[in-house]
Amino acid sequence: ISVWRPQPRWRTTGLARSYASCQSLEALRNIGPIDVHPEIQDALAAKRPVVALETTIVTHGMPQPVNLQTAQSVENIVRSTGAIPATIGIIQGRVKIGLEPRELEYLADVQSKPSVVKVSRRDIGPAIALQRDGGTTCSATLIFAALAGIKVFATGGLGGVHRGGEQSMDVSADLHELTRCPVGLVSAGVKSILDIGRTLECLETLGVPVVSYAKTDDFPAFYSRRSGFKSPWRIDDPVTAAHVLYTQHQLGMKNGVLFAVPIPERYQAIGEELQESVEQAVAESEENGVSKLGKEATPWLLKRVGELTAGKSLTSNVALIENTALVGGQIAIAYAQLAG
Ligand code: PSU
Ligand code: MN
Repeated sequence: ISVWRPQPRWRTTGLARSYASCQSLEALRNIGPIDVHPEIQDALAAKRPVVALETTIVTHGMPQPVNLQTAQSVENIVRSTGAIPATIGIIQGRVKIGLEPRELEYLADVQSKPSVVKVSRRDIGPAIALQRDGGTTCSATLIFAALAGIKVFATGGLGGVHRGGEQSMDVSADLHELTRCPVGLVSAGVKSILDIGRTLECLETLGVPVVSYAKTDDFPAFYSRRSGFKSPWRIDDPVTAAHVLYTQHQLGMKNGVLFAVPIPERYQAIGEELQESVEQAVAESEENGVSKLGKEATPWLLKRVGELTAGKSLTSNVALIENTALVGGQIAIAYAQLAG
């Protein structure tokens, strides 16, 4: 059996000059632990549309083999819009902006790699220093997207304030990251395993624009098109969405934007059914103490909802991320036309 080994590093020239917090771009270029895939490199240099994709969903968010199939499908959907997918992850201590098919397969094979890390901002330095493999969460993916100058990032669910977060202080680093990465994050809202109301309050406090990308201003709740909360803004075309990002760029604002895209209508009825299992999973996590385990809480809840719904939640999960990838591609194309 031939064992696949990570490839040598690619060129790393041309990372975003404008990324304010990156003081040592030269150093990063020369010795940084970061490999930009040549296709992404060329696309960014030519200001062609690129969409960042995360890998925690691959390593911790979905079971095998659906995790790999979904990651591949999402890349294909981004390509179908005319944009270029940049799946971001960490392989043996190197940040990869744009994974080769072999690299994606390697990361997705979590069964043979139980030590793969869920990498948020706080984990980046240690994971790299210890040469680990890692799936990047929204927070870490936002950082690397911003570093590379990628303006749009599509995923399923953003992290948020956990239920009871006002006591436990379990608030995802994803929220704060949106204050310092000028990237449009396209997601299906936040999952009802979280406290959606407090998540929206937190985003307001942090000054992160929340835009429902839909015909209504309902803020979506992942499996369901409606959370019972409203978004402060509503847009339903890619050109206007891109204009929001471009405006912030023109004004030198360093924060991102949350575009919340509801799951397609045909999954709404299932979403309402799934809600019961979500509540059960949350109750169990409180009883068995998983809710106090920090970064393990979200993957556990995702897995438990999958078990309780006999895989129905997974079908919805795939559908909603394929949908955000489509919208992400369209916004990236509109942005490239505006900024190009
Ligand atoms: N929600 C999902 N699927 C996921 C995640 C969230 O429905 O895979 C992942 C994302 O990568 C997100 C992370 O950034 O979980 C948030 O984890 P935490 O709550 O520990 O910050
Ligand atoms: Mn947490």
